[in-house]
Amino acid sequence: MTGKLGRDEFVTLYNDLNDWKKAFKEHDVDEGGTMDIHELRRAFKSFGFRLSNRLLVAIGRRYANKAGVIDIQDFMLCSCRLKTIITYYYENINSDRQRLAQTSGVFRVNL
Ligand SMILES: [Ca+2]
Repeated sequence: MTGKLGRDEFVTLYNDLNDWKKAFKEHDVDEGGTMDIHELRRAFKSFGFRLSNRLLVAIGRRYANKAGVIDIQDFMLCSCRLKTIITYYYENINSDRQRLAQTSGVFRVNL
């Protein structure tokens, strides 16, 4: 990692941001401009993030406002962090399968 964003990384980020924005709009069922935990679960699932109830509750506690809902800015930030964590995790699986086979398959996430 250089700390700089190359062209390919920029294109990936740009596409991800558009996908997440689209997912937010599609899964904001009541069109209130925010997501409750049920909408959040469906949105994350739509782009491949299958999260446990425990993790969803943790995300809700971290990102939701006092009304218990998440706005689009926090949704985008959370999605970016989740993608970074999940990508890092799967890169480590590919580089060190044997070590990960010895683990429980559970990893801690600090959002
Ligand atoms: Ca909503």
